[in-house]
Amino acid sequence: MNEFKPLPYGYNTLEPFIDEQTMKIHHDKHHQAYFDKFTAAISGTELENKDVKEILSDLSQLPEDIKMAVINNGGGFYHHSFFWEIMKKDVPFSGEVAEAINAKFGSFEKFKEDFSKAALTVFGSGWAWLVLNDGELEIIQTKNQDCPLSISKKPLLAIDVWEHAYYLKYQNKRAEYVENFFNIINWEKVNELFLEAKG
Ligand code: MN3
Repeated sequence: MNEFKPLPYGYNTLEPFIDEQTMKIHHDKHHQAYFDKFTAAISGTELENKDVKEILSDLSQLPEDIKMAVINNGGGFYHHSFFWEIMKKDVPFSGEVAEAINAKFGSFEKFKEDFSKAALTVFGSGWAWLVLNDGELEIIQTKNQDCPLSISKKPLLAIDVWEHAYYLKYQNKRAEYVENFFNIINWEKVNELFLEAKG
């Protein structure tokens, strides 16, 4: 049921903002490893045929002996599948989600500032997110591969700020990576997720 899919575009499609080698290692090595470890952890348990999103949405059901493996590797598996989908070049900021962002944050520029700040201030490894929380847009950070679904928040947009996501091209310059990320947000997909999440 849970499936490790090929990257939905070429490894070099997001150049020059994210380089081919980073995409190749990120998808083929890191993402694959999360998937393999996640499926190994749930193999032979009653979770085996459950969707990863469903599993991450209720951590209380997890047996203690596989709990951390599922949080870390199930999270890593789901987050990267999500991350590939919300990136695409040349998609304008538009749709209902754009209106909602303008209404919530005041302007696109203010949203960009707040989201960037969240991405830059994750200490160590983690993610910054735009989520829908009880119908309200919210910017949050998560550590490691902790998932917004586990705290009942619906992911709309994410940036991976683990060093493996940018170090080959940007080295320690996370700010430059974050700035460039705004060139590759797939607002069509984010809008689709927004409409789905608000129901
Ligand atoms: Mn990553």
